[in-house]
Parts: sequence; structure tokens; C-alpha cells
Amino acid sequence: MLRKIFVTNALPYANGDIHLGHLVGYIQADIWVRFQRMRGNTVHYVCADDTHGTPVMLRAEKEGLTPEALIARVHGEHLRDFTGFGIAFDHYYTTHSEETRRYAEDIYAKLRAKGLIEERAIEQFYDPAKEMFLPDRFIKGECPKCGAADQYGDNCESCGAAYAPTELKNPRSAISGAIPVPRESEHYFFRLSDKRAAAFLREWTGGEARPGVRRLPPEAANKMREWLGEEGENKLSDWDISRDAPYFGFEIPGAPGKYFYVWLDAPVGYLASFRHLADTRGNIQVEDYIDAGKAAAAGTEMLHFIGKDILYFHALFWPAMLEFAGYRTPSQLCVNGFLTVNGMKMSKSRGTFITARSWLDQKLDPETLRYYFAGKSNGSMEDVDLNLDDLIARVNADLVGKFVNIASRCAGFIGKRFDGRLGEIDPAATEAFTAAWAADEIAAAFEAREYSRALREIMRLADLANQYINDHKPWELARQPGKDAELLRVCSTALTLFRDLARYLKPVLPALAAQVEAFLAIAPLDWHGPWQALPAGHRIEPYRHLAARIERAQIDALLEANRGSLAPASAAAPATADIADDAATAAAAAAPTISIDDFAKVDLRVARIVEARHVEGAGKLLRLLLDIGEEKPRQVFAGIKSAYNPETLAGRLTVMVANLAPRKMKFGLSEGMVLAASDPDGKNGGIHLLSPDSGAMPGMKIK
Ligand code: B3M
Ligand code: ZN
Repeated sequence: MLRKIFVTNALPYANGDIHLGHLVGYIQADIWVRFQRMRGNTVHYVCADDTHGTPVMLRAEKEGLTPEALIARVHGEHLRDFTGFGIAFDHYYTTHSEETRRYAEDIYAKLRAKGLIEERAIEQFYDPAKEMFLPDRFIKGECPKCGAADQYGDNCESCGAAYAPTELKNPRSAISGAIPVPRESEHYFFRLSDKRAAAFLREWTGGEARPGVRRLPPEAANKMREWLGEEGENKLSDWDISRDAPYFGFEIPGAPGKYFYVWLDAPVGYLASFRHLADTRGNIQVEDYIDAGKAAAAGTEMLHFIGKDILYFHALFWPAMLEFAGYRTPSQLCVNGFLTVNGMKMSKSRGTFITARSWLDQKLDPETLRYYFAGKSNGSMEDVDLNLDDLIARVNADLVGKFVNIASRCAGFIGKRFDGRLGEIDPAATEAFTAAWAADEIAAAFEAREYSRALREIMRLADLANQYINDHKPWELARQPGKDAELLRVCSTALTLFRDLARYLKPVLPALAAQVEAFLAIAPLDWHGPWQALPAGHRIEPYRHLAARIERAQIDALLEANRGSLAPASAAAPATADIADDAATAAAAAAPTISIDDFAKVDLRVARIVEARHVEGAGKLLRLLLDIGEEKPRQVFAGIKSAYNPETLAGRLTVMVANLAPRKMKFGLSEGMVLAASDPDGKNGGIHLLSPDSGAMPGMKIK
């Protein structure tokens, strides 16, 4: 029976760029959706920007924009990036929409009617200077457990302790620097502690997406059991779903000055995007997918592709909200792990915090990344590693060396010798392919999101196709008189096999498959019904180059384009920790021209080095305390150890970038960067710290 499926991807926040870490989950979902459609199933695939909350509000303020203007700009950027990677949502919407408001209000009202909403006063930190309550992430102080400085209000990155922001020692607002004060305010809670919630969630967790398919991956189901506790035990706490003004979001009906917390309306955005799509298209029965009763009758499915960091929201709050408001609950959560690059966390200074945009700007084929990520997808929540050498090797060996090679070795003869027309094929040679088709091995792997298994099987078939060509050597047949018929048969057979490989690869490589369809002059490839050979007499188009190898230089340029800070573009030695590792490779060539406005964005200040120390365990770094006329000196980790004895630095003046985003490092927070000059290859005595002329005072602005 054909399936009717509603598929979503997690909604990215509207305050940052899409990077390769995001793309893992989007590519996995897009492949699955394309596969399902090739099988003849109906899929509605939507996403949206997650636009509400304090970070978006503050970011807009910082950029001098209204939140609406910021989210409109980011929406364009996100959609362009997704489209660039072939991620083809039916609709890419925004949570700042009337549909979201309507659904959020409806769900809220229904939960209220069921006695699942409660108001109570809580005490929270308030920033008296900025006049707002502070989210945990906007409060910093010393860890109550280990005393580490500059820790966020929710947990310590040094010792890992979790705590309430009110427990921090010497707390301060990360927005204004003011000392926050505890203040009471009424909040609205979703009563997840209600017995009904745990009972429902326990049942939902154990359920099946469809016969024989678990709703949650086993690791996630285990987590759920941990969160829910034993039968009879009640471990769930109520969920705070309101925030006080000022807040960018939707005001709660009947509660002036109170807003829905961003995480309440974010998943509601799935429904809103779908609704908007349905209203625009006019031929989608959206209720069949989202109303509890109708969905059960229609047998529709709802799948959410998410990252493992947001499991909590999607496996506890969201299904409970839906259930008790009379909506259908998710059939399945498809959960992906995090991305590492070359085995490490993505890093701006190593250039491995790679944005989607930079990949496209470097003219790297986006489908090579799709292919690589597919090869690393095994349906589990494990982290995925992007090894850049391995990427080059796989793309060059598999896509170019095995797949494209088949067409490039055979197509020319058809064009030159047979007027572009195919002949009869060799049934014995296609046996393995027709068997694969019938056994549906590859399809089963796609269905289970084990794309790595699918690709291995496809490449095994590609090996068989290449073997066939090697055995029959069309280039030799072409030189021998009287072998025309054989030459035609061999090339026609090989191109039929090539067509099938393109079919199997199509969910992963849609653009390449489209090129193959054009070259073979065939209808869009699908994946159901009986297998058929390309008919004799069918005329194909002249062969044109289909895919290029990746060269190491392209990857190097990509990393260079993603390196953080001023380092790559200026002659100054980078002064934050791991940027220093790249000092030798930073180019000394003149950087591209910038406008005076670009330059004015950099807040350069005269700084007095109050203290300079060695950092335990750091080969290149010194820890500097810099006075720039602020209440408290700034801590900066500078990669200048090779050139300076810390004793000689205290008291001297230098130049610092005062508005560089603080960087969390292994050794603590780095709150800026000092400027120094050096040759890219370390000649001429290494690193030279800048100093102002005498008379300059700490805090003076440099322009
Ligand atoms: N925006 C977090 C994230 O981008 C959040 C997801 C919402 S999904 C409804 O990972
Ligand atoms: Zn700690």
C-alpha cells in the first residue's frame, strides 16, 4: 500500500548561519524523502526558521534592526543554503506566522481546558540595567562547585556541574555587565508532572512507527526510560512555557506581558508550515495528517528528523502537547548525531567550522557532501565524522572512478558509430541488476536510513558493471573489423547498467541523476513497477562531462575561507590559542579591500598588560590580563609564548580587539585578542607585539 507521510526537519534558529553540522540531518531527511517519492509514496516535506526568543531579539538590537527585519534576512540566507545543497522542502516557512500563532493558541487553550496549565510565581535573575529577566545563558559567574570563572548560568564547562543561575558566585549579566537581582514573576507551566503525561509518554515511547519499526532509536528509547523513571515513579517536572516581556514571540492570550517560550511554538512551526503549504496548494488534506482521529483513519505518518541535542523537546514535551490537545502524535523520530571534522569538534580557528555558504562559494559540488554524509549514515544516533582526505578519496574513487567512468567509456562509441542509437542488450550482464531490483536490498537500506549500506551495495553493482566493460573491452572491439554488433551490444548494456546505478543513487545525488536523465534522454527515473531495459533504437544525447574530481587545493581553500578572526586576512599574528597553530599558514598577501564601515566594526583599544602568565599545558599561549579602562581586566589567551617572557610584559601597553566574540577555550574564556606582527613563515624573529606611542592611555580608541 502506498504511504502518506508528513516529514519535517528541525527548524534552525534565525540567528546564525547554516553550517555542515546542520546539514547532516537535513541531507539525511532529504534523501529519505526523495527515496519515498521514487517509490511512489506521497510525502509532504516542510521546515521553517525558528525565529522567537531572547537571542534573536538581542541580535537584532545589536545589528540595529527590528527582529522582523533580521529574521526576514536570515530566512533568505537559510533557504538559499538549503536549496544549494539540493534540500527540497515543499515549504520553508517561519515560526513568526499567523498559522503558528493560531496553532500555539489552540494547543494552549486545549491544554488549559484539560487542567494541564498552571500559573505560579518563580524567582529569577533580573538585569536592572537592561530591565529584563535573564535567560540562564545570559548570566555568567563563578561555578558554585569548582569556582571556575566565566561560567554560564546553567552548567560549568570546566567541571561539568549543573546548577541554577541563582547559585552562581559573583553573577553578572552577560548583556549589560550589571549585577543581576532575584525577582519574582508569574509563570505558566505545562503540567508534565500530571500522571496522565507520564502514562501517555511511556506508551508512546514503546510504540511502533509502523509494523516492525520502532518509533524511537534504541538509544533514544533508553533515554526516555531514564527520564520517565520506573512505572509508578514520577520523575517528570512541569515545564515553564512562558517568558516575560521584553520578548520576541507571541503574547499568551489573557496574559498581558507574558509570551510563549520559544520552545513551545518552535515545533508548532511544523504544523504551521504544513498548513501554509496546504492552503497555498489547495489539494492537501492537512487534517488527515495532523488531527488525531482523522490521521488514525487515514493511516498517515508524521516523522521528525532531529539532532540528538533536541531529543528532550521532541520526545517529551512535543508528543504530550499534541496528545492532550487532540492532535496526532509523531509516528517516528529520526535522530542524528553531531558532526566532527577530521575527528575533532568543528573549530573556527582550524577553519573546520564550515558554513554551507562557503562550500557553495568555493564551487565545491554540494552533491559530493551529500554522497559523503550518506556514506556515513547508518540510521543510528552516532556522531558523524567528516574526514576531508576521506571525502576526496571516496568521491574520486566511487563517483568519478566507478560510476561516471562507465558512461565515459561507452557513450562515445554510441554517438560516433551508431548515430546515438542504442541496440539490444546482453541479458546475462544485467542479471545482477534485475536481481538487486527484485530483492530490494538497496531499497530496504534506504528505508531504514542505512544509506551507508545502500551505497556499498550500489558500488558493488558499479564494480560489476566496470568488470563487464573490462571483460569486453569496447575500445578493442571498436578497432576490429566486423565487431560492430558486439560493440553496440556491449555499450548499450553498459549504459543500461549505468542508468540503473543513476536510479539507485538518485535520492543521494538528484542533480547528477537529472544530468544522466538528460544525457540518456529518459523520463525522470523512479523506482517501482517492473524493471525494463533501455529499448533498442532509443536515441541518447551526446555524452558530456558529468562529475569532476575533488582536488586537495579546493579543500584547503575551503578551510582558509572558514578560518575565524582577523588572522588570515591581516599580517598580524593571530593571538587566540588554536588560531596560533595556523599562524605559519596564514597568508601575508594583501587582503581584499574593505570599506571604512567594515573597518569601523573592529573596536581597537589601547590595553595595558596587567599580568602575563604561562598557561599550564599550553605550548604556545600566554594568559594576559588586559586593562582597557573597564571595571575588570579582560582575560586573553595569546599565542605569543615563543617570543615573549611573561615577566617582561606586565605594565606595557599594546593594542587589543575589544569586540571580538569571547571564545571558550580549554583554559578559560578568551575575551579579545592582542595584535602582533609576524612573517607568515616565522622569519625575522617571530612575533612582534604592537605598542602605541607614549602618552596613550588604556581604553583609548584606535582608528
Ligand atoms: N531551533 C534548536 C536547533 O536549531 C531549535 C530546533 C527547533 S525544532 C522545532 O537545533
Ligand atoms: Zn565548575
